[in-house]
Amino acid sequence: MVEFLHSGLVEQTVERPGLHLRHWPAWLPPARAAELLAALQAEVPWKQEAITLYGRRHLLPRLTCWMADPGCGYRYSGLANAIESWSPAAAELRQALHELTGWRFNSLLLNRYRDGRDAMGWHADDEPELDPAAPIASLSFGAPRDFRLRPRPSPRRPPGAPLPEGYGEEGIRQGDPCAPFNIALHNGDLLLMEPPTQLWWQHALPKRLRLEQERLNLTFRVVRSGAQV
Ligand SMILES: O=C(O)CCC(=O)C(=O)O
Repeated sequence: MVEFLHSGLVEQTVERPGLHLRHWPAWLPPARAAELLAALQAEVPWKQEAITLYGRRHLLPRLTCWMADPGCGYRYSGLANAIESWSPAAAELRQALHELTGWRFNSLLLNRYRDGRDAMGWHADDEPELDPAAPIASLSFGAPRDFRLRPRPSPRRPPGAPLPEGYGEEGIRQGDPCAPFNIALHNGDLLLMEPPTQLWWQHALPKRLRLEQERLNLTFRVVRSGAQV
């Protein structure tokens, strides 16, 4: 892990074979994060979606919303998300992330974990409509939660692409570069998942059954122009 100052903040870089993360703890000062949390709770049209797996309908264990520019649809687990327009708080954060990263994020998945029973299972954000050259920018609000990462059990390797050096050779013993690991994400933290992380690693937000407080997570993404859902 490398640390250096960025605009008065500490940036922590996490490197593993095939994984590159940039983490700014408290990227938003606590008072601003609290204001944005309240604004997002109030202004986002939150929904509890259902997905169908093997013919059975399951409610997602969280509330969600998909905000995007017109034409930037997104589908996961068979669910085609309705596009909502940018709320004022989300638009402000998108602009700040554009200034930091240079990327024009055209879409945003918002997740609202009502308490520690709400969670997100293992997955990679590698749907075909997402631009694989763009980072995914994840902003957290509210209760701290563990964000867990592991190498993909069966990576979707692009034709002809070599394995990243050191990837998958050591198994998953602690201390190995490919052992699963956690990052605790706190109120106001920013995590940038840079390419090719989604190709080689999965992430999840495990349940924390004793946690009663709510958490919001916003992942800003770049949907390729002309993507069909
Ligand atoms: O809540 C989080 O930190 C994870 C969200 C996530 O995995 C996603 O939006 O793909």
